[in-house]
Amino acid sequence: MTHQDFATGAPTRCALGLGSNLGDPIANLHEAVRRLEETSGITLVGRSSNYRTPPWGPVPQDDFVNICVVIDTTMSPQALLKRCLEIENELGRVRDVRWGPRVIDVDVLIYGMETIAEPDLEVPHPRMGERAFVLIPLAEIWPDAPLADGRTAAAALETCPDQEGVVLIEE
Ligand code: X6L
Ligand code: MG
Ligand code: MG
Repeated sequence: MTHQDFATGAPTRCALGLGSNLGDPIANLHEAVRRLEETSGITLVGRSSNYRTPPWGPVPQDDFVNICVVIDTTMSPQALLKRCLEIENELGRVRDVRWGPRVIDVDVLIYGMETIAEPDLEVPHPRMGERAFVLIPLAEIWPDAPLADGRTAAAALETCPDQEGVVLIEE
């Protein structure tokens, strides 16, 4: 996968991580996925189950519901990021407390085999290999997803801490 693919129109396989812990998280995730699917230049390839996950990071807050989706896209990495942030805004995300509660979060985790290190976009996401709330839903739908350290999502999950906190939400 090279930088030319999005210019030539060949789609790139990507993984996005989504999370919500305000309002009706499952409804928020459903609406975000619907908007991704309706985006010109994005084809939804897979969607994980919903998982209830304990909050990670320095801010005490309610549990999250997290999912991952796999898409094929003809958008550039920056255009994809912009669309993800636009969907966050459309669903009413307010950025007040850093790492605090959010209506919806849509992160670009993987963009083909590309490594991107820009101030607003680091891909593959540098910390996803240690986060069970990312790896468990991702490995469900794309076990061979390529992480930054060369491991796959499924391999990283073998050493990932705190997996017992991540609970599948039955339909
Ligand atoms: C020290 C400093 C240790 C910062 C950890 C960890 C910061 C995770 C941010 C950290 C630190 C994050 C979600 C979440 C957040 C989510 C669940 C983040 C961003 N987002 N917890 N916490 N799901 N379960 O989507 O990941 S804030
Ligand atoms: Mg996030
Ligand atoms: Mg984010």
